[in-house]
Amino acid sequence: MTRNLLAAALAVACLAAPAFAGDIEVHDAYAVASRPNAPTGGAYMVIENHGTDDDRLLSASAPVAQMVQLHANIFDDDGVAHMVEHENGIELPAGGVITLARGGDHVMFMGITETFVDGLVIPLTLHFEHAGDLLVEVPVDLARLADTGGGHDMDDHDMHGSHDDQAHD
Ligand SMILES: [Cu+2]
Repeated sequence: MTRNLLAAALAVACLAAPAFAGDIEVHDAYAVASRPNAPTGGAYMVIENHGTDDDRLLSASAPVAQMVQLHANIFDDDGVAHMVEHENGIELPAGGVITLARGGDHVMFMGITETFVDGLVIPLTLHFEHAGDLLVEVPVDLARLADTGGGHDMDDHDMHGSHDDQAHD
């Protein structure tokens, strides 16, 4: 317990600093789950390419879930949101920005193996086509569940169809 607290304190001290890999900068990263024991969750951040070469975010990985994917939210003809995987990653042109935000593109954790509570810092590795790997310390910040007015987008994150799971939030 003491070691965990120390690790958390050290991690928090580092959070203000953006993460860099070459010309790629990541800032404002945070993660949420709809509740502490939810099977799925999301991570959100701003990824900037300050360089003169196009790049691509290919995938992401983290030791806190069985699977990590890059997802988009698309809307069908009835205006219902569905999540689909960015199977070829997300383009990051020279001078461009990827904004991972609630209700839009996001990093998705499926089969969460560590409880998402405030204070947990997720070591998320972003894999870029050219810049290589970038480790981002992503703090769980459950207060930001309220950011988009309700957080209903997280209900769609239950990929296993166990909707009873979400009914008592
Ligand atoms: Cu998703």
